[in-house]
Amino acid sequence: MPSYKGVEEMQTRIVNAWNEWDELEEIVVGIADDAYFEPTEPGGRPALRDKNMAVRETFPRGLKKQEVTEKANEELNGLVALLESHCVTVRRPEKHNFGVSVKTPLFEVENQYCAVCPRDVMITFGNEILEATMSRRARFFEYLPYRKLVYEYWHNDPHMIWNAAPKPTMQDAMYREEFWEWPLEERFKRMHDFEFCLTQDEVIFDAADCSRFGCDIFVQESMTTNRPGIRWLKRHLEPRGFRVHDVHFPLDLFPSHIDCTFVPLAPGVVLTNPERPIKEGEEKLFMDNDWQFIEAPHPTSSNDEMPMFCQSSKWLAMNVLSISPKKVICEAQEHPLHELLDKHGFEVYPIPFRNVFEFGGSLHCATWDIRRRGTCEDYFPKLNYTPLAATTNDVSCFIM
Ligand code: DAV
Repeated sequence: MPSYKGVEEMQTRIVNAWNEWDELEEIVVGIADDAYFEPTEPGGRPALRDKNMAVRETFPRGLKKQEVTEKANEELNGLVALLESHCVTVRRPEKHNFGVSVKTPLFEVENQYCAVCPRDVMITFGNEILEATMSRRARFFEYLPYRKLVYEYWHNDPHMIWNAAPKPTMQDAMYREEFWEWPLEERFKRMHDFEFCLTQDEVIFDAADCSRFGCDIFVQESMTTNRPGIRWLKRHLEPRGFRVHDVHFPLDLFPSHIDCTFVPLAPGVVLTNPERPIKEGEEKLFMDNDWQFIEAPHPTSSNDEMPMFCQSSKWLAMNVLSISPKKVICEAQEHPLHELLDKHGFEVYPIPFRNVFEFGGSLHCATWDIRRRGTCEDYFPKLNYTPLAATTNDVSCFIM
């Protein structure tokens, strides 16, 4: 294994996060200011939760109500305070006018969304910050609220590598709009095709479809990440010593973002979703390397009980944020999950976060970790796989 420079050099690094669980030192927490409702577009059709209401009323448009935004900000600030009490440095995105409509040569959309969920847009792979392509028009420019921070990291950390994945056209032909019309039986019939609202013609991924396990990165095929998107990540990351694996959860008929489905908590431990088992065969890599799957308990709210404008499922319950391999921040109401994690030896820090749900996610979604203590490790030592084009002198995974 190539050697990496000593502990001293590691201590000068600002951008350094290789997995989802190492001891957290610096993180970005989203902000709800000036949030807009997500518009209807080929990549997304927001709908009201209450089916009866949905018959009479359409999904709202425009700026979200100030008191709703304020409530979300209170909970986001609560997360900031909790993180700071654990000596974590917390950074926030810049203000951005999400009310500006977007017009490119190839598409137009009436407004943008918000900066509550940096996880969807930005990802740290070791010493690299990568901006995702994104998959929806309203989120095309969502990297902008984070750019000032990225520049700061880039100026202050000479080892930091900054990349932005190629922007897709987001033209009509990039989407398969009939996806939204398929009846449920049709979706079940097609569940092993892994074809959703994106076609396979362009490179498309949201950052939140990736989950980091040291040298191994798992990427879910979804409504927000297609096969070329995963191939692009593979070619981008594997020459640096990572191994990129695609994963699938066939029973999730509307998959978007892996962090409500398959959530690693510590070396050897993944929190799994009992309604969305991993595709048969894909569990083998984990079992062969002595990983344990812990099934999440059923969330305390049903899908129908989720906030009216929330577009995520009840499984936001398992969208937890690890601040160390032993400490997990969870949503306050999810007592069965707290008990389960406690039983498995985790310290649970519950905080209220439900007012953030309609802004795109819960605790993991609303954050983007910049630095976690630790280096790149191989948690799948029995995996017999040579990364694409990896050579012995190009394995920055081990910090050359
Ligand atoms: O299960 O609804 C939501 C992820 C939000 N970023 C789900 C996934």
